[in-house]
Amino acid sequence: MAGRTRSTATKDEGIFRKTFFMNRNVTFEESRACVVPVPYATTSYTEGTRDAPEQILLNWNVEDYDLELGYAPCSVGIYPLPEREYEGAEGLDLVRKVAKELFKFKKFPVFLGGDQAITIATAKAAADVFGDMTVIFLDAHSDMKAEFEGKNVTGMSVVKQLGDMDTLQIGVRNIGSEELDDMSEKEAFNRITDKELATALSNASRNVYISIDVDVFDPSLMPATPMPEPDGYTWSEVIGLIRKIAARKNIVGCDIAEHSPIPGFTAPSIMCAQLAYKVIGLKFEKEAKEKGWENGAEPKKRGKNGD
Ligand SMILES: [Mn+2]
Repeated sequence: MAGRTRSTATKDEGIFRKTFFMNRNVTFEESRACVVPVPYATTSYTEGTRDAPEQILLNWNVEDYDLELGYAPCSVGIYPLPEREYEGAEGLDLVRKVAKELFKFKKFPVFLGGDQAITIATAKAAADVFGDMTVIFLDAHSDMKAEFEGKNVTGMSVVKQLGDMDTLQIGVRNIGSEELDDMSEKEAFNRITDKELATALSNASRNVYISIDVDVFDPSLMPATPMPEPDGYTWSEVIGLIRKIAARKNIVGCDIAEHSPIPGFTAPSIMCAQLAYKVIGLKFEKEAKEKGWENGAEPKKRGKNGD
């Protein structure tokens, strides 16, 4: 695709370089959160999701101060990693390796898919590093398909591929009959009540990883996704859920998957950027207030050479 700006950064010039993001200088070392582009797709339906990380970062039109949270989440240090390519089975192995390194470096990663097959790698990486782990899916679909387009590893099989890992699915409102048997073993909800959520979180591990398939949202809000499903969640419902999870659990990482940008229509990409920023804001809200991190103060001025 013309105009793509895939990074070819090497170790010396890549993540160790100072970057200017959201009007602030940040280095990988100083950052607590990372935005990680993962342009990876597994099916003909989801091919367009490869454009999402680039479009989300190009359309990162997000004000730095979050009025709802009462601080500027970028004060935690958010480092956008350069985009790289991931292909096939080796690509997914590489996603797992990259994710594992980020968890080991104690970064809070927000992975930008790609289709939701990326969660097979990122959730396993989280379990590799943190051990006990519950993967919470916000998703319109159950993603328990044994096979699709002749492949068993796709975004539609992510829950099945995670095997015995503890999962909690919220937003599920469309399912294939072949998935029903497997789903009876899983904890899954469409709308979830406060009481059901409280019980589900009591049974979950202390560490949780959240995978947001953007089709959890109503298509009126998020039409740019391969499998939109009516009667979806509002922005407040999704943010409210993440807020409740953050209050009870240690969220170790997150992904935003299945956004397939519509050329010339930037609102959905901007919303994904806002979602990523909000998740980071919710993750660090308590710590930022306790430690009195910069609260929307003067952003650091950019030097002559971006230093
Ligand atoms: Mn999904």
